[in-house]
Amino acid sequence: MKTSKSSYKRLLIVSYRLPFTIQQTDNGPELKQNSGGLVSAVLSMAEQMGQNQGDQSTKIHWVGHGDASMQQENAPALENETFVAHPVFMDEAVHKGFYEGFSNDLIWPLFHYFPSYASFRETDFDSYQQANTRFLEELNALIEPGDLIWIHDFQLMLLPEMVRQAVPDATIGYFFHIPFPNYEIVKLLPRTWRQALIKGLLGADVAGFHTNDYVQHFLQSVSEVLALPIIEQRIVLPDRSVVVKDFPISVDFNKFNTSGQDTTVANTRQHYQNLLRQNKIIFSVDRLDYTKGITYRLLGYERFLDQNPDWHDKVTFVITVVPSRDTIPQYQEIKREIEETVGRINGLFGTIGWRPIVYSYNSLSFPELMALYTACDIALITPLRDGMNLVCKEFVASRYDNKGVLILSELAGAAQELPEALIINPTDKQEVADAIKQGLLMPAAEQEARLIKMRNHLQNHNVFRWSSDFLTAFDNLKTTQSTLETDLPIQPFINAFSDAQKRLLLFDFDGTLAPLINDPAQAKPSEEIRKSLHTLAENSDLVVISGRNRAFLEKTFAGSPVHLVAEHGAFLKKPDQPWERLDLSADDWVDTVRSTMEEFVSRFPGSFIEEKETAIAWHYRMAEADDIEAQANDLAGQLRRADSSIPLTVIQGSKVVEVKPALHSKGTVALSIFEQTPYDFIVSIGDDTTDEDMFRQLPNWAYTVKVGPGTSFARYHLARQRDVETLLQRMSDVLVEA
Ligand code: GDG
Repeated sequence: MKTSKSSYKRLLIVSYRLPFTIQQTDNGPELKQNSGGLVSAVLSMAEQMGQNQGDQSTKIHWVGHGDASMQQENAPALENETFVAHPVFMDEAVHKGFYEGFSNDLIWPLFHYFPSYASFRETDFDSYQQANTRFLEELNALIEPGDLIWIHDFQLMLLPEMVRQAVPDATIGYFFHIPFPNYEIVKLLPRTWRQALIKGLLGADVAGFHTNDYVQHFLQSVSEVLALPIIEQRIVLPDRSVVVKDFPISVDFNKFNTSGQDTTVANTRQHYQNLLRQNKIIFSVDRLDYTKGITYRLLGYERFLDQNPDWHDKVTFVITVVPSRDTIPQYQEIKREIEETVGRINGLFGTIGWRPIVYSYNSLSFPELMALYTACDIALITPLRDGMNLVCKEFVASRYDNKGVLILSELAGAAQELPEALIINPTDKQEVADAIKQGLLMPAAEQEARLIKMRNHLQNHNVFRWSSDFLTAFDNLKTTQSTLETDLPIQPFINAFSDAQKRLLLFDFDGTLAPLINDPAQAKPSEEIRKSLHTLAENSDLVVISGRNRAFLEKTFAGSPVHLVAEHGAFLKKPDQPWERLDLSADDWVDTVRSTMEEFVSRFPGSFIEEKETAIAWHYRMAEADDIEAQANDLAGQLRRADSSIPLTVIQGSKVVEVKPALHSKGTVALSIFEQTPYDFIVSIGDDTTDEDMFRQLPNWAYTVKVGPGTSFARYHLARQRDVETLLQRMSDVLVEA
């Protein structure tokens, strides 16, 4: 069933690992995809996008690190009916620093709350940047209009922004498979690294995490590191926004639900049960990793055996550890620790006929894994930290018989979705021992009741739902971003500008020349805008016309031959001349307004008052109340109703309520400037309500341009602040060429 309105042409997936092997067949080498959950999810996503498998133009392209089997000689086999593999090759030393170093020896431990295992090496960060650039090069050569690019995981955090720079209009999704930790952890990264990583992720249109906790942590870091405004779960950038949302990954429920009855699985299950003499079976399987809590798990089992001698000889813990990263010393160390602990417990409790723990350091075939999922009485899944953990979901999905007990760590992302498991803290040996006992004694009816609830949940929230929800998030994004449209006829505009003899350019500052950010003091135009302004000001009368105070504008535009208008028309400064005060209104109204605003400051922490020479403003971008916009309306209403000696204007801008004398405005100053000189070209650009005064006062033939969505007196619109930069660049290029 198609649930999405998505109209993407092709799917380009990027992940560190390529899910393919090159297999030798009678027809020569062939590309085979593995049967993992991500591949299934991607296939179903392509189907939802309406793609026909086997259609050359809509094959799924997958970019990932290339191993030796994908070298040149096998290049013809890098494509099958459905997929095209694009291996990324890189210098071995760069790969080591990127993958073993920055990814596995820094981000992995740090983001799983093991800071003492983290190694901070500058050379690794360099390699990480270089490797992400290598991925970009490979990907960039592929991107076509209409593609949906989906980037995966912590090895590629810089890539979304790199793609955004290379192809500004690309549609980019990003999914983070490990926990996103709270800011206290992120803060351990050097400032430049954390800025680069967070900015890197913001290149995406949709950034997905497993749980809402990780979403909140990420937003907290965005706010701390980059001070960007966040509206609900949307990060507002100058020219677009990033949707941040939880998408809990899951498993192919039906595959696990039905495979338990396959003959091979049933035979293997029988075989294991016989080997273990029909003992109760506790089972776990994980990659070798310190995050998986394997040693604590063994100690919990030891406590259980110690306290429950009546269970000796009646239970066996089958623990499989899958080889992973074992060239890294920390992994060798935990392997040694696990094997020592297994040996010690077996030595302590075992008898000639009974091994309490059957340990293997190996991987299992799919039928073996299924046989153990369906043979066991307890699945003991106790990570110290896990982004999601698919093993526990696979166990639940496998239990078509509604039998068995899941013991699950509260520190796995999956714990939030599976509250009917016996939820434990993995470091609490007693809690683990008690849960094992409770699980072994749990009546069949209770096992069934718990499993039915969990299975219902996973049946509805399977891996196809995961990819489908992710895809749908782009539809929502399109709806909100498509309201922003540019209708300024660029070429006629540039021609008129170029042909003119006497030009007047009136530009607002915040939201027009500079992006809107949380801390107004930090707002500044980009280098490109600065350069363009300089060229334009040398050939035109260029006025920056702003609500900002004199000092700020003078500092921001120091050395630039522009005219400055401060405080909405209260002050004017021509190039190389002193400021003139245009507003001569009395200021006896300020005290009353200030005290009303002060009440709001004390009620809404994070908000503050800015006093200008002729105006006073309450800024609330950083205030935390849910109903802050309603509160701002309330304040504006109170201020409008208040008595005053002179007429006042109350301006509601972007996260600011400002009061100023009504006598002057951006409109009055614009009018007085243009009346002094016979201009034959005027353009005025602004994004805020105060710019409307300027649009209204200018003659009909002037180009008045509103930035961003919303109704306006302006004749034209530019979609985004970034478009101002492009427009000014084109205007200045014309002058340079002429
Ligand atoms: C990361 C995050 C997140 C394991 N051993 C064998 C085997 N497996 C399969 C399991 C399962 C997968 O590997 C392991 O997935 P997990 O989710 O449990 O853990 P990570 O590998 O650490 O994965 C994690 C995940 O990404 C997805 O976003 O859930 O939190 O750390 O599918 O079945 N499969 C077979 N033999 C084995 O020996 N056949």
